[in-house]
This record gives sequence, structure tokens and C-alpha cells, in this order.
Amino acid sequence: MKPLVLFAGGEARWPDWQGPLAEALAAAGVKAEITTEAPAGKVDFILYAPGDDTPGDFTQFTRCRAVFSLWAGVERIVTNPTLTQPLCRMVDPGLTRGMVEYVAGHVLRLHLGLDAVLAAQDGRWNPVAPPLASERPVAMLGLGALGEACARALAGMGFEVLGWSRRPKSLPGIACHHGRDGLRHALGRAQIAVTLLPATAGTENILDAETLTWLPRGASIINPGRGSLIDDAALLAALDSGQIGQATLDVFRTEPLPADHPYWRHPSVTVTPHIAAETRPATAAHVIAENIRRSLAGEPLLHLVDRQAGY
Ligand code: NDP
Ligand code: OXD
Repeated sequence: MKPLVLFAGGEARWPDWQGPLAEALAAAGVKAEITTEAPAGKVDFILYAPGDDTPGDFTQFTRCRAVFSLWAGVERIVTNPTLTQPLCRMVDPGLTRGMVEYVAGHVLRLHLGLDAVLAAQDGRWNPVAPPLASERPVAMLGLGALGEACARALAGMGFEVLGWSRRPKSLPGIACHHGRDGLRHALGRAQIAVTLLPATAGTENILDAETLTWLPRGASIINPGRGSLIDDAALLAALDSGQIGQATLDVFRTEPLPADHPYWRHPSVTVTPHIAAETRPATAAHVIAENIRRSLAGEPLLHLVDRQAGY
């Protein structure tokens, strides 16, 4: 009997995934059946995205060998007590590429002062050249699949990049830090801070009233990580006082961001609607197919979530 793969990534996404998954499974030499509906007891693998129409109780999936998240962030499933099967998060070349483009684009926008340039088309000639990237230190909080790729891309453009992660790390061309002192050091030098951390108990409000003061006055923040990384009241106060010059925010504690949220009307905030990067079926399907192949062959799974660490 062919293994049964349940696509529980939301009905709306199924048409985008059906073809790429079939193709990727065939390319990996895996003969499996993919479906959007099946009796729980017959399912071997679950492809999961958080949503109203996705499973909340995994106890009925008695023969399920692994759950593959279609999202990189797993905070909405990792603490589910009914999930006893191995959980893998999404590491997808297409998603990574999108995040690199988003982060590089907004870092360059802030670095070159493009908002002011666009607002100043008023006939006045003001020939002030922007500094070079090498004169603009950028802190990358989170040096995982996404943070590392962004850090490398920025370093490749000449930015001075200071990285920060939970465990010590060594990356060429990037000054890597960890621990509370490391955070203070990285923020203390950064004119732009990018947050690409997962939402866990350890990262909640990592940018708060205290750590925001560690940044040089007028520094900018780009948050494509998760809303919980930022103490919103502290950030709004820091923006009002000028301690923080600009915040570009893609993710929020409540999404969609409510229409009356102060971020929408703050002159120093740019809101983007959780579009920094998304999983691309054409590339991500191969990651899933490889993991299904591995599971069936008894090989170790890629991108396993550390349930203790929460990411
Ligand atoms: P990874 O799991 O690969 O990397 C997470 C990084 O955060 C690691 O470097 C890890 O450190 C670090 N980290 C975790 N906890 C702490 C801590 N307490 N203190 C310091 N560093 C910590 O995740 P990804 O790079 O793949 O993704 C990061 C996040 O980006 C996702 O969890 C998701 O929330 C968000 N995301 C947002 C998207 C969007 O469109 N806005 C799209 C995709 C993802 P270490 O290296 O030591 O483990
Ligand atoms: C993700 C996201 O976690 O899109 O993949 O936010």
C-alpha cells in the first residue's frame, strides 16, 4: 500500500501545491498518494499550515510518521500537547530568497534614505551623498536559515553585520554574538536592527524598553520575524521620543493588524502585511519529498524542530 500524505495546509492553498508535490515526490522516487481528506488512522504524513481548517488534535493520527510544517515559524503547533510525532519546520530556498530580498530591500531603503528622497521632489537641490554600506552597521538578531542568509547577503553588499543567536556561532565576515552581553554589544553598534528570531518564551519582547535604549539614538528596526519579539508600547514610546527613527514591521501580535492600531498612522512606521517571505511550492515541495523519502528509508529527517527550544 502506498503511503498516504494528507495535505492539511488549507483548502485555498491546495491548487498551488498539488502539481509541485506530485512532481517532487516522483523526482525523489517516492510512490505516495497525496490527498486533502482521509481517515486519520490511515495517514502516514501530514503537511501542516496553521489555519481554521487544519488539525488541532493529532492523537487520532495513530500511524502518522511525521508532520511537516509548510511554515518556517512553528509557534502555533510546537506547543500542541497532542502532537507526539516528529515535527519538521520549513526551510525552503524560495522562502529564503524572498526573505533576503525583503530584508536587503528595506535595509537599502533605510540606508539610502529613500523615504526622504521620494518625499523631497520639490525643486530644491540638496547634493548630500549617502554613506557607504561599510559605514552602516546592521544587527541581525537570529542567524538561522533566514537570518544567516540575510546576514551573508548584507555582508556581501559591504554592510558591517553584527549577528546574534542563542548559541555561539562563527560565520565568515559576520561578527557573531550570543547571550545578553552579546545582544547589548550588537545593538549598541547597530544603526539598523533586523529581527529574524522565532516566537518562543526566550525571544518574547526581546526588543523592549531596556534593549531599545541599547541602540544608538535614531536607529531603525526591521521586524520580519514575529510580532511577539517587540514590546509594542515600548517601541511606540521609543519612536515618539526619537530613540528609534524608523520601524518597518511585517508581523504583529494580532494579524491582520487592526485598522485602529497606532502603527498604521505613526509617521515613522512602515507596515507590510506579513509578506516578507512565503513558502514557494515549486521549491518547498522538493524539501518535503526528500523528508518523506528519508522517513520511509529510515534516515534522519531534515529541519527537525527542537520541541524543548520551541523552534
Ligand atoms: P531558524 O530556526 O533557522 O533560526 C532561528 C534563529 O534564532 C537561530 O539563529 C537561533 O539561534 C535564534 N534564536 C532562537 N531563540 C533565541 C534566543 N532565545 N536568543 C537568541 N537567539 C535565538 O529560523 P528561520 O531563520 O528559518 O526563521 C526565523 C523566523 O522568521 C521564523 O521562526 C518565523 O517566525 C519568521 N518568518 C517570517 C516570515 C515572514 O514572512 N514574515 C517568513 C518566514 C519566517 P541558534 O542558531 O543558536 O539556534
Ligand atoms: C512562516 C511565515 O513562518 O510565513 O513561514 O511567517
